[in-house]
Amino acid sequence: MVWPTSWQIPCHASCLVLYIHRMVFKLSYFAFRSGAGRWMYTLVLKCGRLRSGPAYRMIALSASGESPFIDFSNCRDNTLDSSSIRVLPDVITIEEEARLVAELEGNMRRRRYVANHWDSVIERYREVEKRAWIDPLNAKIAQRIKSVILQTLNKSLATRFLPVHVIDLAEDGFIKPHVDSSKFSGGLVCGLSLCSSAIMQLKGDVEQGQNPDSIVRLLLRPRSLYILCGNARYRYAHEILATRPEGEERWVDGRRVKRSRRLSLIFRDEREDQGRREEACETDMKKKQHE
Ligand SMILES: O=C(O)CCC(=O)C(=O)O
Repeated sequence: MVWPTSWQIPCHASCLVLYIHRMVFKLSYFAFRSGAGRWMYTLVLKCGRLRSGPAYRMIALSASGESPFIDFSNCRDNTLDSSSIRVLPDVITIEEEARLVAELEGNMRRRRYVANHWDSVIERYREVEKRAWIDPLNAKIAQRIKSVILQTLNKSLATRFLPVHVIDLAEDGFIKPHVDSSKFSGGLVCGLSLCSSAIMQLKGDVEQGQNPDSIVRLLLRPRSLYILCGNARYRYAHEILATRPEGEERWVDGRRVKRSRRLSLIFRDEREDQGRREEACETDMKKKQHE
């Protein structure tokens, strides 16, 4: 047995303390998620020393097939710009995830899971539009995510976003293949996944003259952020796969992907002409008032 030297002892001790803190936090978080221990989670959150920054590992996902979270093996479209699809893992910490979930739980408490979306795209879900955050730290997290998106894409920091759209998908819920309406949002849709892993599937959209056999899959782990832009945005339909009755989906490396209840924060940019459209609308309203 090799005994630690005197300078190593404080090092081992602090690692042990950090380890215990993390385990207690994880246990309280899972108790919180199962609905059994909201109070326990809150206590740990208040007493615990939270890490300030995100465990944000900016793995430069060039999306050229090297990303372990993007599967291009069934892509039959050599015009698809692979950098229009990104997945960034761990953009927030477990603590930050729990904080966001706590606030969103409060927002959704009185809502029931709806069987069907108005245009039949989503099954078994609840949703809310987040224009403001109660917890100032959550507001900061949302702001940081926007900066991460813009920095990743080298876009102007002045880009305006629509209010965050939150979807709470029940364990047996899913999102069918669809192409977002370009009427309201711009060239960007990004999603922060919370609570559960999921597989997002992109399929060439026939209406846009694309090959429906061209498929790209994204592994969305909790706390990861996906970004769809460029020609992946409106030429491909996207969907969140359902839990298969015969078992869990498998990722390319054989890993099982267990889908349970999942929350997602969807960030969309405003259409570039949105400002002008709003101005035109205001001018019309003013004109009407004077008439
Ligand atoms: O939950 C997600 O990440 C996907 C959301 C989605 O498909 C959409 O908002 O158009």
